[in-house]
Amino acid sequence: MGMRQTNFLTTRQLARMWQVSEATIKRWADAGHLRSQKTLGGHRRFELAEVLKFQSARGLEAEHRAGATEAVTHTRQSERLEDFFRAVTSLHEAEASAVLLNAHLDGWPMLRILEEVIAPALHRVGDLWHVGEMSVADEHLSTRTATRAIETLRATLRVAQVEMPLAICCAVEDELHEIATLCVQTLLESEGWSVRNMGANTPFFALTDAVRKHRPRLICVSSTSNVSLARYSRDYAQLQDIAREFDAHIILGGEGFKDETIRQRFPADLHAENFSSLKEMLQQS
Ligand code: B12
Repeated sequence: MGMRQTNFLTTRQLARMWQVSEATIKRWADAGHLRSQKTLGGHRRFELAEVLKFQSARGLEAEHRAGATEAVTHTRQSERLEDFFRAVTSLHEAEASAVLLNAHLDGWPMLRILEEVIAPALHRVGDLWHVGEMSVADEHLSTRTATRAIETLRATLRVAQVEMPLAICCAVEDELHEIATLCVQTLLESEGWSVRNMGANTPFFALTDAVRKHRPRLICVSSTSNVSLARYSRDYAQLQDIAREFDAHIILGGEGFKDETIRQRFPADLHAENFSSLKEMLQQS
């Protein structure tokens, strides 16, 4: 998009990722081995490029792995999925975050992290719950752990203050599944967008209000399990009107929008099958 985007990590994130103490990170920073900047509040921030340089110079990848917990020792694709799944289902938030951050620092595109690690791990959680091998309690806790890890990953995508195109995303009314929406937000942010995430259970009228107020270029809506979507098709027509007026594109995604009759009632610039189709569309326009 031609704009500068800088990724920063915090002391804590680095400590988790390399499996060392925060004091060690501070020591490296103070000794000038690892370049850092300080925020107005006096907190250290490490630029991604510096982190990568330091990591390979020190062989930290290999070094920490010998003594590290299993969850962060492997880097191959299927292993990342396994590691993330294991960390999430054993409720190890730091490890779940470390798996995602490591993938990111190894240069995996965000799309790949979302589609090959996060989504399949959560699908597996759903399958276990579905066949009664995971309790509702465990499923809730695992989901929270995954959400926190994705938020940690997102936090590394902090962006310099430049003009960025705006997107609004949400999940439809009565829809409590919001991780896909969070993933869409993360993907867009990694592509240089500024994103307002309205979260779960957002009625179309509220989304329409937000669009009128914030004038995004992109509107992304997710529906996973809502069975009564058709009820909202009139409200959706108003959203479409506003979108047309402001020249915003509407992208609909998720199982809830898969049905052909639903798609006819909810016309959109794109009915996305997955995050890849969103990315493809971004590249075309
Ligand atoms: C976590 C979870 C929950 C959590 C959600 C918490 C939260 N904060 O989000 C809670 C506990 C609330 C929950 C509740 C329910 N859940 Co639930 N849940 C899941 C689980 C395990 C993971 C969902 C998830 O985040 N997946 C990861 C995302 C990234 O993947 P995805 O949603 O498949 O999205 C992909 C595409 O669809 C697409 N996509 C989706 N949206 C969008 C949007 C855009 C813009 C784009 C571009 C792409 C896109 O891209 C993604 C990657 O390819 C799934 C299992 C599964 N298969 O997903 C079950 C699942 C979705 N749940 C299910 C069910 C049945 C329910 C309940 C009805 C259970 C109940 N009886 O109460 C309720 C419904 C609540 C409600 N009203 O919405 C079923 C749905 C079956 C169906 N098709 O109807 C599933 C599939 C489990 C199963 N195997 O049966 N659930």
